[in-house]
Amino acid sequence: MDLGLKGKIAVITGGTVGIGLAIAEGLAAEGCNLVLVGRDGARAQAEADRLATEFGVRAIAVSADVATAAGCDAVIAAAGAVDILVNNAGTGSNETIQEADDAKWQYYWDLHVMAAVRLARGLVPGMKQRGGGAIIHNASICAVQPLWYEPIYNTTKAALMMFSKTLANEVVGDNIRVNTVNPGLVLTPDWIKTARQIAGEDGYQAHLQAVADEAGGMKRFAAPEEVANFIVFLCSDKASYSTGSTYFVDGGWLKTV
Ligand code: NDP
Ligand code: SOE
Repeated sequence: MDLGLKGKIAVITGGTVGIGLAIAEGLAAEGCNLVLVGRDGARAQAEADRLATEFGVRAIAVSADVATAAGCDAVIAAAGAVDILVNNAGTGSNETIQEADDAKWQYYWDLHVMAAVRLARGLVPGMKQRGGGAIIHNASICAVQPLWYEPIYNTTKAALMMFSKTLANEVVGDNIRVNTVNPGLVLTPDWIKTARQIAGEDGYQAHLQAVADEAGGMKRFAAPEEVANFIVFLCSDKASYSTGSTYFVDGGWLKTV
């Protein structure tokens, strides 16, 4: 199926590893030009160069911290007018509400919510000039089904979901579609690092399987591509009637309808 993405330009925050890199690869395979954003500029540049060579697209790297206004400004300036924005940069947390200080709450608010606000403000005008666009928010199943150890993550991802819905309403007349994807368990370097820390080199795979067993449903982690494929479709005109929605890609982990 030709998704009609050839020649489009996509910004992917956190597009340098894990789910974001899989999204970048999926879009590049469809002929999309890329703006890869991450704090580690060397890694971003290496992946941009690799994808440009592998898929024959244009790819630039932007070294920026999207949890800051200056970082978002840098992304907006480097990207110019684009067709697609995937707000994917994010990370889990670990705290109790009793113990976490304001600074920690503020950091996650800036990373998960304000980055999306600031990038929408900066990139929507260019999308309008180009006749429309697609914006995806990579939130999490935790936006609606919280994990006990990360209240800040749960709360900020829930806010991101609502931001996505309200942005969709605001730009629906501009041919810009805005959707949220809520992944479940996705095997990225971050999960493997944490599992190694908790269970050691010999025990980390068993630890990951125990996490998946507890989640239920398919009782396995997704490969990043299994989430990315869905997001690439949502970015395309094949999803032309889809806006203002949240889609779960969670292997059946969600316990409600
Ligand atoms: P990874 O930790 O593997 O990758 C995160 C990416 O985001 C990296 O490219 C990282 O690059 C970038 N990043 C992190 N912080 C910033 C920042 N402040 N500014 C710019 N870039 C940043 O994450 P995953 O692939 O696992 O997760 C991607 C998204 O998917 C996250 O939003 C996460 O919450 C969500 N998600 C993940 C799930 C999972 O099971 N893995 C499940 C549900 C949701 P660098 O470090 O160089 O900045
Ligand atoms: C507009 O240029 C557009 O083609 C949108 O209509 C699509 O949904 C998306 O593929 C990107 O850009």
